[in-house]
Amino acid sequence: MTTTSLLQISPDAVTAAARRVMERCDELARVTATPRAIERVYLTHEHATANRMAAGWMREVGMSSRQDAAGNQLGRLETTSGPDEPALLLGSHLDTVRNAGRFDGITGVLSAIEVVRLLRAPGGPGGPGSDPFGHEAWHSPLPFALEVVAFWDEEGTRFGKALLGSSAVAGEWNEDWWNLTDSGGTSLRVAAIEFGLDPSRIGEAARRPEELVGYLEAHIEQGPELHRRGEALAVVSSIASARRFQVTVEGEARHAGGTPYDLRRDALLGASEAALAVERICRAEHHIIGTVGQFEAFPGGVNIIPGETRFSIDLRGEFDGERDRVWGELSRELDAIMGRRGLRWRHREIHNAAAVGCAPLLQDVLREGIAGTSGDSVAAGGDEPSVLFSPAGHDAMTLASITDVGMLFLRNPDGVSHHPEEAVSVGDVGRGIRALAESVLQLAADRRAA
Ligand code: HGY
Ligand code: MN
Ligand code: MN
Repeated sequence: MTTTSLLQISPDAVTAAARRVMERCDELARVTATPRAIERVYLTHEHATANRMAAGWMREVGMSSRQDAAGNQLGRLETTSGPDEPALLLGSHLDTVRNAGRFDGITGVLSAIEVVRLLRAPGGPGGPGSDPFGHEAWHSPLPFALEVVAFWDEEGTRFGKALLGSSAVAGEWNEDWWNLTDSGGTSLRVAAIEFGLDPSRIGEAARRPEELVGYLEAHIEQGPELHRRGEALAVVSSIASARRFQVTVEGEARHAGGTPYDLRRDALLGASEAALAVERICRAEHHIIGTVGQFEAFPGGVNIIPGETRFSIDLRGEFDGERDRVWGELSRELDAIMGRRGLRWRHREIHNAAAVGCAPLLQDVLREGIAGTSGDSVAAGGDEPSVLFSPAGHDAMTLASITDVGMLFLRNPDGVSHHPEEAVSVGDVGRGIRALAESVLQLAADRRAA
């Protein structure tokens, strides 16, 4: 693996960039709807605050910044080739799950901003004496414009449907989504209007393929693989296909004391057998992962047999066909369980994203980018960086419908994510920033040579 670094920049500048990312992850962690936990969801006060902060950080490195019709925040740096050139998009998401960690998504947005800073720094491709961030008019010498995007609602925390912001950018907005409601009954349409967006203009967020050179996303790995391998960075090969369902089980609410077992139609027990079946059936597969994350029993009285239970199923796979086959098996098993118990069940699919392969060209560019970190990102004695499948979903899945996508994973010790203990080291953030900057320069060199 070549170790030529294209980015002639001091290690101190990279260390300073990594430290800035960690500090700003802490700053953003304080932008939350719940004082003792991190919760920053779509079309809220926290969304608006985080966008203002991101816009300031984008402008600080000389980008113009705008909020698009879906509430995503974008920064842009023109190229010397002139305005309106196709752009390489770097970024990730700023929204979170409930009781979140501080790095999922956020690390990728902030690292992208630092990449722009490094590319503009003296010694970056702007050459000696390049603009020291003083002048808005400074244009990148790269053969494409650079954009940083902070997507919103990658997680689907508020309305259940994930990847809303990136779906709008990919031109895949579904008008039915406006009727989705949050736990308080507020529709996506009302929330958007209250946030200051105009639902009738959502189409203006869409980007055309010819506007883009590609999309690169750095993201913490949400599993323990890099930690186990002793490596800091990995290239992502493909991103899991995911389907999410809301399941309702109907039985009969009756007196907890006076109702003998042979007369019971207990919706909670039926749903509980179903949840165990999700685990049992998925564990028997190799590339399928099923999770029941939400589970509610109604009416919820201590002395009342639950007459209704609602729960979620999050089903993922490396291949759509395998995932769909397992969904068929699960459906048949739920039919059998509910039949035995005299219960009825129904489901509503609230999310369906096909598996996505990362572009081979961008995988190569990221591999070269990791090589440019002078080899301290791969396992000792290793030659090539690892290439990992992502069982976690990402905005890159959506962008793949309009441009080439590539993803870079950063080591996450123990792989804890969607939890306050989520972690990433400042050293690995620095390696990720450097690899991403190297990848941008590698892509530029490839395009110049083409
Ligand atoms: O759920 C996921 O896979 C991602 O973290 N949104
Ligand atoms: Mn997440
Ligand atoms: Mn994420």
